[in-house]
Amino acid sequence: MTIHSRRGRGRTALAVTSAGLVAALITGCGGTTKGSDAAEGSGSGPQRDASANPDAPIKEDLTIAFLPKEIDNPYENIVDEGGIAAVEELGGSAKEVGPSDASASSQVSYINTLVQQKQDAIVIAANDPNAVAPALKDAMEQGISVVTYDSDAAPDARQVFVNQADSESIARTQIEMLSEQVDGAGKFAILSATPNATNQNTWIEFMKAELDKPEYADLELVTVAYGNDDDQTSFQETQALLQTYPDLEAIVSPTTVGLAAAARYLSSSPAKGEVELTGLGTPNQMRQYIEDGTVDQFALWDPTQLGRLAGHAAAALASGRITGAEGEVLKAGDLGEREIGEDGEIILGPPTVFNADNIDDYDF
Ligand code: RAM
Repeated sequence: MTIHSRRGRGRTALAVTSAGLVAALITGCGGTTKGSDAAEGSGSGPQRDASANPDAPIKEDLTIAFLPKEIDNPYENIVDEGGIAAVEELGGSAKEVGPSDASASSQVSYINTLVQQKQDAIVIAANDPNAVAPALKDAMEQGISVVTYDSDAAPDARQVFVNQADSESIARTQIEMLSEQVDGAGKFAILSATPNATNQNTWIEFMKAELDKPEYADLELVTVAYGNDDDQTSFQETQALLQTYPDLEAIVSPTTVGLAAAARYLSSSPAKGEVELTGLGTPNQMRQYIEDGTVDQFALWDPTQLGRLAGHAAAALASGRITGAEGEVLKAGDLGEREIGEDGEIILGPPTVFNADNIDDYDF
């Protein structure tokens, strides 16, 4: 197991083997991050029912921790770098800490440590909506602001969810790309992240609903496989899908880890060009597979902007500018203003489709 902690661009990594040592290190996981343990929290962050003061100054000595699904996920790293930069621009300090696997309970000890450190806000991409909920509720009870981003927790376990795009549009875009690539007919599989991931599961449900539309009557979802947002597992799952379903026309992978691994498998397989692949990916990870013809198109939002929006939301919550109530307006610097929707949801914007024509316009 590897435990990582980052602050700004600085990074320390610690490889450990003994289970006892792992537990001890997780309890003090943030301790490897210079300056973080010295941070004094206010202990009196905003309560969810407190009234907001949109003109309140940003809290002094603000400390915010970003807790991604998994610390070595390149997508999540871009998001967190964006968030850390936004917090630093607001005069605060921020860091990224997190587990080396995206399993359901992997984030709980990190949350507990961040609570002990009295961080002003925790910004988390939840691996499971419920497994992290008790620890997050405990954090809020202790005055720590809680923001979910990318992948939500149970709504009563956080104040705000910063969603990358409307979940339905993320699903619709993927089914549209799939249908274009297989001319509206054929068997396809979904290669997802972990079985408990809130975001992928939401998108999969919306994708299934899309399939009920008459124009998609000839598309058939044969299975949902899980690569656990692990590169090697996703690679092997791709291979297994092709073996199990010899008449498979396409794979849709709504995870950057899965899409890149599936593309790598297909690019050197006889199925290249035979089995279509699309989903959600970063342009920099997918460029070579667009160039070699393995992939025609895929989608994503701007991960830096997602992190920046989450950083602004966390800073605004911790400073009392917002409470997460519907109708409040978040001022998010260069991103402009966002109105908080139902259940504390803030949406970044629509996804972008990348293909050979535009991929070189993007560098993330
Ligand atoms: C992976 C993660 C993340 C998701 C992206 C699209 O990096 O599963 O949660 O938003 O893919």
